[in-house]
Amino acid sequence: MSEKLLVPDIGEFEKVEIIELLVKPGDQINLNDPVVTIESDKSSVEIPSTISGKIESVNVKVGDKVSKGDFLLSIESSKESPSEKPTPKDTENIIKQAESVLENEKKEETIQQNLVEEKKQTIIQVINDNDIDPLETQDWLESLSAVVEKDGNQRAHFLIKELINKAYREGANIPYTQHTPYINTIPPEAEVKSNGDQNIERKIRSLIRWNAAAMVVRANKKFPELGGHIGTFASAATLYDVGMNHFWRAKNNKFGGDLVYFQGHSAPGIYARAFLEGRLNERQLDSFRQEVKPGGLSSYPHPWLMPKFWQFPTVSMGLGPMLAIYQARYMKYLINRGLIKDEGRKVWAFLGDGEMDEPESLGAIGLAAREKLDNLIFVINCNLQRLDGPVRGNGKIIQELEGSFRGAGWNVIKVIWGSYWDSLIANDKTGHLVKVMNETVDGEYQAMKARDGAYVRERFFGKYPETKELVSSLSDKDIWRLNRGGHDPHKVYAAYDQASKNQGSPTVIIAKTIKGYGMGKTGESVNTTHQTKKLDVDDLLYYRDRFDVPLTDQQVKNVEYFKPDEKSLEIKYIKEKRMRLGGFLPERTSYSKPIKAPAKDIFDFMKISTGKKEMSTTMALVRMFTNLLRDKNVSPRLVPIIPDEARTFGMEGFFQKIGIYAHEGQKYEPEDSAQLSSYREEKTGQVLEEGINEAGAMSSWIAAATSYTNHDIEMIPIYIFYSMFGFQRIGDLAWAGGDSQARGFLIGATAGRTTLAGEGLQHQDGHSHLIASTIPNCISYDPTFHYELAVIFREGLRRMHEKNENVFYYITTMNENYTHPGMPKDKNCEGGILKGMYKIKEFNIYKKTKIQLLGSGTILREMIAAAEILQNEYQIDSEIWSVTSFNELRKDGMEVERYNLLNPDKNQKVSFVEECLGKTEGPILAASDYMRMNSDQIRPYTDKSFYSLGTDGYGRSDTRKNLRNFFEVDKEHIVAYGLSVLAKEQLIASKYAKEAIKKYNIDGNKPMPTKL
Ligand SMILES: Cc1ncc(C[n+]2csc(CCOP(=O)(O)OP(=O)(O)O)c2C)c(N)n1
Ligand SMILES: [Mg+2]
Repeated sequence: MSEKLLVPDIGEFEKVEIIELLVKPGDQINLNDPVVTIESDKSSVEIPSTISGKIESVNVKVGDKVSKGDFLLSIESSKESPSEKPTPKDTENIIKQAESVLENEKKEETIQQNLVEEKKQTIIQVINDNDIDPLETQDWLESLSAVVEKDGNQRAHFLIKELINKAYREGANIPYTQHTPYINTIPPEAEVKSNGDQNIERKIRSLIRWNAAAMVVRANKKFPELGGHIGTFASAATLYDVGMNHFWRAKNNKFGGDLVYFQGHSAPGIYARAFLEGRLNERQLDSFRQEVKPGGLSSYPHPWLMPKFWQFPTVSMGLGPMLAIYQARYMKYLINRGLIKDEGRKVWAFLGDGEMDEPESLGAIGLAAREKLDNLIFVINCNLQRLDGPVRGNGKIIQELEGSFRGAGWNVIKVIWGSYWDSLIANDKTGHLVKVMNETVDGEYQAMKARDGAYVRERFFGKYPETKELVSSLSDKDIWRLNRGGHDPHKVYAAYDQASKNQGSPTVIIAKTIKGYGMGKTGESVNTTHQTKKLDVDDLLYYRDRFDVPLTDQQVKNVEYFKPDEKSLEIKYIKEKRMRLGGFLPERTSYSKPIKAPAKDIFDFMKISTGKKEMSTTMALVRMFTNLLRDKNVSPRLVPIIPDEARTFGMEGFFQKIGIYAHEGQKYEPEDSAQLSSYREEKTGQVLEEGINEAGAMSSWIAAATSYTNHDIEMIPIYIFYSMFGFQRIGDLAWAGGDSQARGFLIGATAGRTTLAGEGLQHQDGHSHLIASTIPNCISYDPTFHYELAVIFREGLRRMHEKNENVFYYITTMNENYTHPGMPKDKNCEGGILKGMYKIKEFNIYKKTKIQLLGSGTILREMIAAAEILQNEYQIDSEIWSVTSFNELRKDGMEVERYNLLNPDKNQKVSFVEECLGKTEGPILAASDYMRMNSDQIRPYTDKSFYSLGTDGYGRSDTRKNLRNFFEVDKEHIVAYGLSVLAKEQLIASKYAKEAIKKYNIDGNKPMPTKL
């Protein structure tokens, strides 16, 4: 049967141009195969076939303009026509769900009616303060205990929930609380026990503690300026040790490995363990924080400095939590897309309680719950202190965090009290102990641990006769020994065990510890602990005794490390435990295979002129992506990341073509389902649509850009964003991305201070390239024409993903439409584009006076237009250079200059800037749509007179023309400035400049735009 394929619903667009025919008569095609590509003034999109079969005839050609319903081609169909297709399964489900909702609504109506009648009889009273009927309370509590005993926690939970629901529906103002009592979530009887040898584990832990502290003390004895932290790891040692001995599985040839984000300044402890494991030696420990010489141990986790050790940079507080969440989400993305196996790998993140003050720390927890990231475990080390003092002196950080995480839908496990408390809590028949626990604020808890047992007896247990009595048989020493949960390996083990088994939600373990645990009077739980990096001899002796480290007094005085013999039980144990868990941690490796860069001709269509057709570089980029998606090697590896701006960038065509990742698929029929670019969410979707969330999008980008090491699969993330909301907004994450050795593309779209015309001061980017230039391994470009973009992008693919260079690309694209010329035939053009500049045009008729004009981005076009005026009206010749990257030119210039200065006796090298401009005539005038500083970067690398124009100052909304006039980067200003420059260089008389200034109504007394 012959079927006609018509142009589908393409939304508001009409008469859009056909830019590609992807089939010809006789071709056999399948359902959904693209047949033509159409392009509006904003975006290009492929039209898929709705039928399988053989193409009979094609009714359109390239250049035709089509609208909805137009006849494209006819197909001899091989299957039933779409009208005979059964209802798709998704639609069926949607109908079923809708029907069941209707039924439920009916049921609820009847319930509501019954309730109204019942309401008069049931009055629920909420008791806020005193218990007016203790017997009744007792009854209820006993009933609850019976339910827990008989039918378990889940049933009890269900009943309580039902009670609350009923009360709520009857209008009772139930005081909802996000908090549970200030005791452990897991009761002692439910604790899963560790099979580890606690004796040996304690010994090992003590040695790690000692060596970590010794490392910091030794470094600071040698060089007091080096710094370091002892107190943080001292509080977290048990939290790390239990994980290392029992939970965290390393990457090896059988398993992908758990991913652990270590708290940045606990690094000394991680090194100390690696020392016992034989991975680091004494000499290396002695080079802690001396990173200049190769082999030094970095102050904090930095993959850039220790690429075989650290996996994740975490020390800029707040980044770790976000990065870990998006890492866990990305892991699920890879699994759902079928790119890696689901091996039950986990992402663990260790965070400080002070760190949780960072808005970023809590900023993405909603996503983790929404996406049911049960592969994610946060461990928050609540030592109640940050740097200056208590985290919440007047409150309780653990309770506060519990509320936030419970509210967000996380599985919360509080580990507050150690085992010594178990019997006290069990004997707390009156509930007064829990009452004191609830009432005591963190400032008091901290103060108590800085004092002694007698103080705790008086201040804590002494609050009520019942609690005083509870500890009457305990000595002050016994009271002092009552430990906190985070220092109790049993409690920590039970929590980790439960967290590892939890399904359907992320878990947070909130553990209470003591900052500077074991450091004695000068370091334990005192406000100055964080800064402590030197311990005097008495402190060291105390520390040794506290943890039974087998060192003599003299060895302690020498602050010697201690490592038992290789054959000792401790070393055997530590190694055996790690071998069982697959190897050592942390360790950074990569076994990913490179991706073959697409054939050189894949972007050839971008090397020819667009003729009369105008387009923006953003649109050219989207065209390029569409082509990339046809490359079998590259296509599955692309990870397009968009923060709610796909339509702005004309990328909505991707929704249908590759789908938006959604872990639950699409449970609804989208409003625009009839349209070609309708919003399609899918479990295997490829696009990460992050919402209005640049930090999250950047975290996703980092996860994908480091996929080659964390998941052993090379991926190509392309994060496209409003350039102003890029580096300026998420600069610290970009820095961490560089440290992580991320490989991928960042695309700053709608770039340029005057090119993005209408949006205004907070949208117009005139400096992102400068911020990008601060990141050493970020390579950035500001191309003007589509062929430049193609050359840069392909080289990026080749360098990063085929040659595995640890660099990342920042490319700006613009939204100004103009025609694009073909690529110059000059054989140096491609090299110049990549190095940062090439000559694009020359005006050389008069051979009297010449000027060198350097332009970047859209301002290059103003330069070309200005050159024409200079030629036609003033008989000035010029050479015009397209500067694709002032940043790259500067890097080269710096390097060459440095070499020459350091090697005065050798052949002096020539910078690329000098290579291009050295032999040219006339002064240089350079401009971009960025601050002058952008072009000024190359000023030192040429001996010629150099002047620059730029967009210094706050942006503002206006037309492009007015903005360019305001910032003085339009062709008129370039002409006037150009003439003035030539006059200053005494190459022409100043009257020409004066005339031009007058002609173009330029006010010489106008204040600098920076002041307006
Ligand atoms: C973004 C950022 N701001 C400030 C710091 C400096 N800093 C390092 S540690 C620290 C205190 C951390 O307290 P907490 O998170 O409670 O960790 P603890 O050492 O108590 O485990 C601060 C402010 C930082 N590293 N990063
Ligand atoms: Mg803290």
